[in-house]
Amino acid sequence: MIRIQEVQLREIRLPLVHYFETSFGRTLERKIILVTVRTVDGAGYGECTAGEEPGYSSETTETAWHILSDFAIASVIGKDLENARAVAPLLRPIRGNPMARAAIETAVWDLESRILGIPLHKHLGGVRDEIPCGVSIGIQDNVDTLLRKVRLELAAGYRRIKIKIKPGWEVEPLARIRDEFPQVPLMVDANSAFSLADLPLLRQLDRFRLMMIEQPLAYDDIVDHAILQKELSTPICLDESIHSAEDARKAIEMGSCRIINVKLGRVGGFCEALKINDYCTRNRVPVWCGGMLESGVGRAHNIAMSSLPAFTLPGDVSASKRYYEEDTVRPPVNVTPQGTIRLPHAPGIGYEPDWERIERATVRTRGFHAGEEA
Ligand code: OSB
Ligand code: MG
Repeated sequence: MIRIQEVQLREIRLPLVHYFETSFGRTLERKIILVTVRTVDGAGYGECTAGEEPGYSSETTETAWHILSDFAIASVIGKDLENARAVAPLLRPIRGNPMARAAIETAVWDLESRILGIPLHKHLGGVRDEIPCGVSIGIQDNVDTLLRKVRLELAAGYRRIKIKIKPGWEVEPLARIRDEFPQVPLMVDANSAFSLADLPLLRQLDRFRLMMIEQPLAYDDIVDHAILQKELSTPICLDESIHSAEDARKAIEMGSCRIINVKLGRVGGFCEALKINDYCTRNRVPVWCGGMLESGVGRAHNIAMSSLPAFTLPGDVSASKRYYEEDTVRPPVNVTPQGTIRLPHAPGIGYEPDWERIERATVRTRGFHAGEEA
């Protein structure tokens, strides 16, 4: 039984070592909400993956702070929870806002595995000792800069390269990468920058033998993606369009994609991620863990999820230092020269928040106590 006595929200600001550009915009500094849940037996930590602007999805750091403060925390604080699995059903009356819901849901999973004294990945049913890692490389000012980054990441050991694309930044960068690296596992992510009118251009991507093309069409679409998939030999992977195991089933049954990207924030937490894992394992759909430029706490949750059986492809889970000079956890997330991350052995997420670092980055906090909810 888990009874949450106290929840703390904290917003931190973390500058990125380099701006990250996608088809929907550029990020220089992250605004991240960290969640601490506390019972008499201990504490657990979660991270909200909402962005600074509503460019990836409708949520932002600000909307998530509102949903957490005014609705989500009140739904779980002071309640007698059978286990961490009981959190998601309590949050179900809140429509949408999955990143806000996931921030607290994932914190309770960390808490529960710490109380049990086992690593979170084991508690979830993970089957790996290490996970293969890929990198996501943002849109660059020119192709030479992109090629320099690709060389550095491959030299560091990463197992696959993903580049962000948008209209005007697709064929040329891919042709140059393929010239230099004919065999490297390579994929693209369009973040919804194209439409079916771009079919002639998207067909040209087939010649680069990509592992997949991620979310080429609208963020809320599975119909046009099914039409497109029939026209391409390259597998489509859906990211933005998938919010639940039901979405995954519909997209697979319609032929809208052949691969699924799972992000804890986008699907509302581990409970739904586990259902997607089960559906995809049963139906032999390859899955991988997406990233949202998380700091250490969120990164640690992603590492745990990546150990699940369906997660057979390298994810966008990479070293802390690719994004942050100083991460929010100790030790920072490190990648082996073989391009893998070893699953931690410590209880819970297996990484400890670096409170001194977090305190320096904090811009606001708010505490909630059982018995005081409205
Ligand atoms: O679509 O996968 C995406 C970053 C922000 C928003 C959306 C996406 C991304 C990434 C970064 O690709 C992945 C990472 O965290 O390394
Ligand atoms: Mg994506």
